[in-house]
Amino acid sequence: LVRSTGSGEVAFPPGFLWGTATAAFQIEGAAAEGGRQDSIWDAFARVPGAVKNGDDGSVACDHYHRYADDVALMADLNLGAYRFSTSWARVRPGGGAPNPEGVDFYSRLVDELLGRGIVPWLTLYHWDLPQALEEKGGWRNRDTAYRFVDYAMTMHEALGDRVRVWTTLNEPWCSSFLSYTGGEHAPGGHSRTDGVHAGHHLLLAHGLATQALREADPEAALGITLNFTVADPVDPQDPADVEAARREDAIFNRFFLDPIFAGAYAPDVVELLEPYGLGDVVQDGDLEVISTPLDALGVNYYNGAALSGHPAPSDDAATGPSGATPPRPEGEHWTQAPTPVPEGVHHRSRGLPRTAMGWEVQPEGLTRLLLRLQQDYTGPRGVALYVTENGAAYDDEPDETGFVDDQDRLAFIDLHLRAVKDAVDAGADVRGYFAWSLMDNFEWAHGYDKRFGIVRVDYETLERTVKASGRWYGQVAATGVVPAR
Ligand code: PNW
Repeated sequence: LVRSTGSGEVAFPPGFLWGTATAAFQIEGAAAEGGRQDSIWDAFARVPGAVKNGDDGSVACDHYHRYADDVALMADLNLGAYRFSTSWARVRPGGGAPNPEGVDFYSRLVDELLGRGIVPWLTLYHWDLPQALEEKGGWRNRDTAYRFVDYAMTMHEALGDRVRVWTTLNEPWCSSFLSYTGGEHAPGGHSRTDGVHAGHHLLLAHGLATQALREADPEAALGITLNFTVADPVDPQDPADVEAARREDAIFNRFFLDPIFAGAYAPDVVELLEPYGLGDVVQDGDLEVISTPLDALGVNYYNGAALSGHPAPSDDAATGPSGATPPRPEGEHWTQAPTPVPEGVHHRSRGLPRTAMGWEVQPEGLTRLLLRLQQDYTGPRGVALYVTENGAAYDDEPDETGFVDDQDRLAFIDLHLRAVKDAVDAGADVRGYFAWSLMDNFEWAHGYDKRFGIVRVDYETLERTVKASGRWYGQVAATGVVPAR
């Protein structure tokens, strides 16, 4: 079923959407300008040791001031769509009333995109919760879901005439389990219960906002972006490894997929999470709200995982999904640091090549993932698939002009595009691909140390230089064809 990716020319269907993706906090800077107030990432970046080198988002890529140039750059690269996020902390600072200056920034950005024939692909939440709402419990607090709807409707009132595709959340797994349990992301919590509660409240926020947007704008395309892993047992004959893979899949993938597409948490997920209070936060009617029909599912894919039920003596077991080792928690029921949830799951190396993040390169996992989603979730409901993030960090070495000949990143994207095409050929309704990322940016807990851009950013001068991967991707976007290797 899954073809091994070849090396010949590969043509995508006409109308396939080619884009790049970014997120507000990672590129905008201007953190205290235009009425913006702190988000949880501004506060987290001040915690000693939370972000590599003490980096923060105060300047980032200065996109807030350079957005017109950045849009011109996208046009030069022939890009048809731009996936960006709006900052809740800019639009409703402190979680309070709308801030016209903040809204206006996004209005100007959208006009600039439309003027260049680029489809604005807007994500409402890419992790920058107003710090003031975190102080009221953040995503642990059910009320935050209702505040999210207020914010979503502020954006829709301002931009609904021009933005036709709306994504509620980016990667709620990260904003729940990685943020409230794993401690690696803001606000840096270490409680399994908090992670589970945050996860449910994020799903509720998604459902409530989808309902409200649908009612206000029946013609808009609505979706959510999830991050997935492809969880394989190290030894498919070993029941403990099979069980570990099931658990990983349950928390990473099905915790979100089943409520959204099937209107229920799967029984095995309920069993895994019952000790952490899932039942305490699910109220009557929540699952109906969460399963409000969608038009699109955004798929973020970076890597798969080989899982074992047996602890390894090596340090593999002490490496989380991001490849980083989060600070050890002091509270709650931790067995072995640090894979937040689930317990009894150990990551093993497969000896595949790795990116600078330490993530294994496994393109065929993307083919399998897209086919599974099509078959089990989106296909039967007529929901379109879009790859909303895929890309790689490598240790770039610019020449004296700032040019980076990043053949490694180019090859990574090439292989994954071939994997997408294999899925399309096998029947997956994939309609677009967004490379992560348009440009180097603030890579969360890794600060500016990890570079994902197809455009280099010189953080001294803030100058942008298209990398070899960017030139190549621009050609793919122009022609719809991945050239022979
Ligand atoms: C995604 N993990 O983040 C985000 O959507 C982007 O903002 C980010 O820059 C990109 O992927 C690259 O990291 C993730 O630990 C961060 O498993 C961490 C993990 C997964 C996704």
